[in-house]
Amino acid sequence: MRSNSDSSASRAGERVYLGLGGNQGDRSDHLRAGLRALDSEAGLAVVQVSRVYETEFVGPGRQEPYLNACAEICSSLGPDELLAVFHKIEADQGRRPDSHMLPRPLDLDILLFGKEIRTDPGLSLPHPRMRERAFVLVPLTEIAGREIFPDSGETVAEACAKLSIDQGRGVALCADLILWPNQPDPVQGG
Ligand code: PH2
Ligand code: MG
Ligand code: MG
Repeated sequence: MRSNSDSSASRAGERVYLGLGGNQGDRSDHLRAGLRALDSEAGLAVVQVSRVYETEFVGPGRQEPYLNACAEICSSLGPDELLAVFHKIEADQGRRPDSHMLPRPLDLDILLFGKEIRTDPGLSLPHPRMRERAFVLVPLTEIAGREIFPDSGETVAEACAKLSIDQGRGVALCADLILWPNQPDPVQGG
C-alpha cells in the first residue's frame, strides 16, 4: 500500500490531532488499519502516534472497555473533507452509520485542526468534549503536550493536569501494543 509518511505530503498542509478508539472486534487491529488507511489517503500523512490505553467506557449505560490512542496527521484536506474520509474509514472497519454512543470497531475524531475554531452541528473545533476526557488528553499529552488550544490559550498538558482524579481513573497504558513505528518508547515514555 502506498505510504505518505515520508513523502512531501507530511511537509505541507495543516497539523491535525485526532483521537482513535474502538471497543468491538480485534481492537488494536482496527486502530492499526485506521492509521494505515489514513496514511495511504491522498493529501494525508501520519506524523506521530501516541501509545495505546485501555479505557473504561465513558457515557450512559455499560459497554466493553475501549482501546484509545491519539495521532498527529498532516492534512491538505479541509476539515469537512477530512471528516468525510474519517467516516469512510470507520465504515470500512465495519462501523454502522448510526452507532453514536454504541459499541463500535473504530471511531476517528478530529480533536484539533490547526488553529481552527468553529461550532457547527456536524463538526465543532476544538472537539467540544475532549477537555473532559482522560482517554483523549492522556494519550494526546504524549505527542502534543505543548500544543495550545486556539480558543482558551491553555496547553494540552495543562488541560490534562486539570482533570479530576475521578475523570482520570480507568485509563491504563498498554505498554506492549505498538500501532505505528515511531510511537513513543514504551519504556522511557514520551
Ligand atoms: N468514545 C465515546 C464515548 N465513550 N469511552 C471511552 N473509554 N473511549 C472512547 O473513545 C469513547 C468513550 C464516543 O465517541
Ligand atoms: Mg468519539
Ligand atoms: Mg466520532
